Amino acid sequence: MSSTAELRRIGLAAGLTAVGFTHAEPFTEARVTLVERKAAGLHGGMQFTYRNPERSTTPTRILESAQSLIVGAWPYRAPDPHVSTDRPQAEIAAYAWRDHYGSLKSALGEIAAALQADGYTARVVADDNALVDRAAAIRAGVGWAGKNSNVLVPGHGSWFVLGAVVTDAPLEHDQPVEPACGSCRRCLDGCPTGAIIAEGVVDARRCLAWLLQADGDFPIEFREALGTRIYGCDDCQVVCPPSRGSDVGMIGDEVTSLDLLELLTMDDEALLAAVGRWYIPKRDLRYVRRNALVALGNANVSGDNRTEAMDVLASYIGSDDMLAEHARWAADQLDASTPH
Ligand code: B12
Ligand code: SF4
Ligand code: SF4
Repeated sequence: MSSTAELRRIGLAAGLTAVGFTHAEPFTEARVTLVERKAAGLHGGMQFTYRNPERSTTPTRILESAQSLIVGAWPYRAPDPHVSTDRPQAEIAAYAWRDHYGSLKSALGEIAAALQADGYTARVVADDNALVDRAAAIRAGVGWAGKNSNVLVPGHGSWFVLGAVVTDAPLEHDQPVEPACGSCRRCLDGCPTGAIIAEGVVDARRCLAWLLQADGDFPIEFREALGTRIYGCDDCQVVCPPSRGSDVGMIGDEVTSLDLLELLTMDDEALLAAVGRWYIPKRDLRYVRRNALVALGNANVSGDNRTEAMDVLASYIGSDDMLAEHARWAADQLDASTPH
C-alpha cells in the first residue's frame, strides 16, 4: 500500500535529496505570474511554460484524474573554482555537466512504479512545459522560493533539478517551508547583468542563461558580461550563502568545460555529440558556435593559443553573416586585450 512515508523512502533511496507531497489543484498564482511577466515582456520571447500558462499550471491536463503531486529534488554538484589549463575553456553551468534530468526522471520513475504496482496511474514530468516545476516544489514543501527565483532546499540550497510524479492516488500533503532568505540580497547584487530586477523576478532579456538559449544575435551590451560561458549561468547560486558547501551532488562522468578552440573547429557531427543534449534554439548549431565566439573574445588567450584563436576567428569571417559578425567582435576584443 503506497503511503507517503514509503514513497518518500523510495525517492530518497533512489538518490533524491528531498521529496514532498501536494494536491493537484491548479497553480493559480504561478499562472497569474506567467501572464503578468509575459505581458511586461520579462519572458524575452521564451516559450516553455509561457506558451500556454493555463496548461502548465493545471496538473489535470497531464492526468485527468490527478489527485496528488509528488515532487522530487535531484542534487547536482556545485561548480568548483575552475581548473586552470593553458587552453581557453568554455564554461558550462553545473546543471548541464551531465544528464541530471535523466537521473531525476529515473528516481521519480521508481516512485511512479510503486504507485502503479498498487493500481494507481502515475506519470513523471520534469523540465518539460507541462508543469511549473518550481511552484510545485514550493507548494509540496521541498524548498522555498529564493530571491534569485530558484527553489532552495532547507539545509542544502538550490543546486537541484526538480520534477514530479502526477498521480490519481489520494495522498497526505506536506506544508510549505518558511522562506529563509532573510535580509540577504547577494543574488540581486551579484548578477552580472542586473537581471534579477526585484525579489524573485528575473528579466529574461538580461539573463545570460536565457540569452545563451535565445536565437538571433547575442546582444552586444551583454557580450562582455558573458565571460567565457557558453551554456547556462551559475552566478546567482554561487553567491548564495545557503547554497554554499552543498555536497550532496555525486561526482561522476561530468563534462565541466570544453576546449573553446576545439569546439569552434568541430564539424556538426562532433559538435552534436558534445552538446546535443542541450537546449539549442531551433536545434541550429550556429547558436552554439555564436556563443563560443563571444566566449573566445572574452577569454584570456596568449602565446600559441593566440595565433590559433586568430586563425579560427578568420575562418568564421566570410562565413555565415551572424557568425562572421560575432567573430569580428571577438577578434576586436582579443586585439584590444593584447599588450602593445
Ligand atoms: C523558463 C525557465 C528558465 C528561464 C527563466 C527563469 C526565470 N527565473 O523566470 C531561464 C532560461 C532564464 C532559466 C534559467 C535557469 N534555470 Co530554468 N527553467 C525554466 C522553466 C522551463 C520554466 C520556469 C518558469 O515557468 N518561469 C516563470 C516564473 C513565473 O516561474 P519561476 O521562475 O518558477 O518563478 C518562481 C519564483 O519567481 C518565485 N517567485 C515569484 N514571485 C516571487 C516573489 C518573491 C518575493 C520571491 C522571493 C519569489 C517569487 O515563485 C515562482 C514559482 O511560482 C523551468 C522548468 C519548468 N517546466 O518549470 C526551468 C527551471 C525553473 N530552471 C531551473 C534551473 C536549474 C535554471 C538555472 C539555474 C540554469 C542555469 N544554471 O543556467 C537558471 C537560473 C536562473 C534564475 N535565476 O532563474 C530549474 C530550477 C531549479 C531550482 N532549484 O529552482 C527548473 C525547475 C528546471 C528543472 N526542472 O529543474 N530557466
Ligand atoms: S542566471 Fe546569471 S544572468 Fe541570470 S539571473 Fe542568475 S546570475 Fe543573473
Ligand atoms: S543569495 Fe541570499 S537572497 Fe539570494 S536566494 Fe540566496 S539567500 Fe536568498
